[in-house]
Amino acid sequence: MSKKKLQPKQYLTGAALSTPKPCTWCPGCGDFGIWSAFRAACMQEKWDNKNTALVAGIGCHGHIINFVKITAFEGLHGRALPVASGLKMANHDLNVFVFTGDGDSLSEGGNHFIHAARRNQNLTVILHDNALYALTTGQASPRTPKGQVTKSTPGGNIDDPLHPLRLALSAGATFLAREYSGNVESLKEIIIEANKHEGFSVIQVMQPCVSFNKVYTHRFFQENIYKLPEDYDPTDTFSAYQKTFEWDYKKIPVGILYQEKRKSYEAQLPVISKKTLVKQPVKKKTITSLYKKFI
Ligand SMILES: Cc1ncc(C[n+]2csc(CCOP(=O)(O)OP(=O)(O)O)c2C)c(N)n1
Ligand code: SF4
Repeated sequence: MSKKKLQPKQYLTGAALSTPKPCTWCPGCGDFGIWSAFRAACMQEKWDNKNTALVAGIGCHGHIINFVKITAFEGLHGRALPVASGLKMANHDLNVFVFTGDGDSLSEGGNHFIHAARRNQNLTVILHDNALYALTTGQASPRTPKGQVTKSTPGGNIDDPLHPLRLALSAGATFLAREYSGNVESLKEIIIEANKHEGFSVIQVMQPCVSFNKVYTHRFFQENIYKLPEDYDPTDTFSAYQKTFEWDYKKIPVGILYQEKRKSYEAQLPVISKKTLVKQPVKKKTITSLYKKFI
């Protein structure tokens, strides 16, 4: 029997985005909400293999690329952003999404996070924030609250947590948003807006780890988040900065906190101004004479 060719409409259905891999996240994990929101965004915006690439770090969050049928690369722990930067520079026509954990992006990958923000690289970062290292079974991360008992902090965490949106804002990111993984519809809209934005976009998704984090639970977020009011002005840097402090008082604003128009890194690279790098001919150069100088 000949295989039926998929019609364009069918191609963009949920089934076309599915992979044969069953989801391995724990039942109730916040990663399911991020997965649903991202798939819904893909279907709505027609993101597929032809126009989109995914990069993930190492952690439970990184498994998401196994469950979405779009070409992806899983970087080393902490190194999702350098891979994504290279990918975007090679083919800036692609939508490039980076799925990273709070450990992945703020601990081992903290330097990459700061500099990608500073350069305003045109990437959409979906930061799965479960406030600990989940894949390695629950050690403290830079997002773990002070005093929290974890496997690596049995006497209570003595470090203060980092606030990724505050860090990204000070470093130069131009789109900052926050959402709870349970608000799937709203998260989908934010992902779409973040991708439309030209520049470094960070979405901090509060993603409860039901197995290891007994503090930041679904209930905690449902009770403590609030939607930014209609009259909130995301172009006001100081308001955005102030909003990042509210978490400390268990008042957690969700929505788009900040958006600024500024040229992205890729838009300023003369070598890719006319054509993507992948569409440019490869000029072969011999380095024998140069090499001989050194031997
Ligand atoms: C270079 C390197 N360092 C450490 C590890 C061990 N490791 C694997 S996952 C992980 C933490 C993952 O935490 P996070 O990035 O927050 O993702 P989550 O599992 O919570 O989604 C660590 C430390 C590793 N795989 N590679
Ligand atoms: S360990 Fe935590 S983050 Fe990992 S799949 Fe389970 S609930 Fe999700």
